[in-house]
Formats: sequence, structure tokens, C-alpha cells
Amino acid sequence: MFNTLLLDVMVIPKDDPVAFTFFTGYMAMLAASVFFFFERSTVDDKWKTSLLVSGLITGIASVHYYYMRDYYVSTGTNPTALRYIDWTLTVPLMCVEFYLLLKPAGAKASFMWKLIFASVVMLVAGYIGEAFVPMNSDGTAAAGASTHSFMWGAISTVGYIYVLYSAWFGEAKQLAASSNSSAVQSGIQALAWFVLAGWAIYPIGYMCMPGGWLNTGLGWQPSSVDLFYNIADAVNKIGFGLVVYTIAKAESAKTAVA
Ligand SMILES: *C/C=C(C)/C=C/C=C(C)/C=C/C1=C(C)CCCC1(C)C
Repeated sequence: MFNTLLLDVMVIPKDDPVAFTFFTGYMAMLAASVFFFFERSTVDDKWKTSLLVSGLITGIASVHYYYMRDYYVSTGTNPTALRYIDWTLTVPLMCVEFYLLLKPAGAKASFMWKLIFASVVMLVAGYIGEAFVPMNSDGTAAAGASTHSFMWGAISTVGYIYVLYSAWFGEAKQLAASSNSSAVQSGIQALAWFVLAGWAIYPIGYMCMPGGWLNTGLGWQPSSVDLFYNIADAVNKIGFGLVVYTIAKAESAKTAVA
């Protein structure tokens, strides 16, 4: 009886950075949610929804990480489906954050829906590219794998470029420019950097899978897909939330003085 119990204990290999980042990501994002939820009471009413969404993003991710770390540690394979379910919920919420921040500057719901649509295209194409890549039974890339991952990766990138363009030059940028708050302007600029530098980590991970360029070209292991995704998730989800928090705090301090 004792033995069966022991079998349920998960073993984290001490030289497995993927497992380490699954556990660290889980804990860090859980802590971030607690932080955002509690800090909500310290900002003006109009910022409370933004902080709620920040906490939801890290909260949803941390629950997924709870399951993904178990999945990874017990099977040694990539939890692709859980990963994309997580993203399909959290990335549209990041688009909602853009909208909430820019609403006082005149952002319309259509602005939000366009961003959400682009992000869903990005994720659905990425999922097809990753989950249905032709593989041999020994886990190596089968014929057509490179074409498959390139084609779906390219479609996904179109969605990504739309969000990137909006943040740097398009609608998001223009709305921020018409905002009379310098906190909102610099905040949107910071989010634009996250979309450029932080989100760019994901395609790097994607290219490590069998058939991907970094896998066939540099021989990078498929397990490093998750290493890149785990690092990127913690940076982007907590970072996005902190930018929103900083804006909310700065703006609330202004009204406190006025
Ligand atoms: C919290 C999760 C976030 C911010 C996830 C972002 C994911 C991406 C920006 C993924 C992008 C991809 C491409 C641009 C091409 C290859 C396939 C993807 C889905 C990895």
C-alpha cells in the first residue's frame, strides 16, 4: 500500500530545466494573481477592471501550469493541448487590457474584437502547426513535417503581425497618442515592447519542434519548446500585469492629489 502511494510522488529530475520552469512558472503566476487581486482595492474605481483582468490572466495560467507540470513530469512530453487552451483564454484577455487602457482615449469595442480575432488566428494556426505535425512513431519528424510547420507558422505570424502593427503604428498607437495621460502613453509603449520582444520568444520555441528550423538546423530538442514557452509566459503575463498596475497606480495618485 505504501508503495502505491509512493508511485504517485512526482520526481523532478535535478537536471531538467523544463520541469523547473513549469514549477517556478506556476508559483510565480499564482503569487502575481494574489498581488493583483489585493492591490485592486488601492486604485480608483475605473482601473479596477484592468487589475481584475491582470489577475485573471496570471490566475488562469497558473491553474494550467498546475496541470501542465504534472503532465510534463509524468509523461516527459509537451502538454500542447493544455498550453493552447491556456493561451486561447489569456491572450484575448491581453487584448482586452489594451482596450480597457485605451477606452478613455476613445477605443471602440471593434478595436478590441479585431485584436482578439487576430490573436485567435495566431493561436489556432499555431495549434494546428504544432499538434498535427507529421511524426514518426519514434518521435522524429516525418516527411512533410517542415512544410506543415512552416505553413501554419506563417499563417499564425500574420495574426501576430497584426497585433504588433496595431501596438507600434496602428490603432492602439494612434489611440494612445490621442490620450491626454502620459501614464497611458508610456504604458502602451511598454506593452508594445512586450508584444515585440516578449511575444517573439514563442516562435523561437515553435521552431524547436520536430520539423522546425531550429530543430533540423541547429538540432535543438523538442523539449526546449516548453522551456521557451515557460520563460515567455512568466515574462509576458506578469510583465503585462505590472505595466497595467503601474498605469493604474500613477493615474490614481493623480486624482488623489486633485
Ligand atoms: C500568455 C501567452 C502569450 C502571450 C502567448 C503568445 C503566443 C504567441 C505570440 C505565439 C506565436 C506563434 C507564432 C507567431 C508563430 C508560430 C506559432 C506560435 C503560436 C508559437
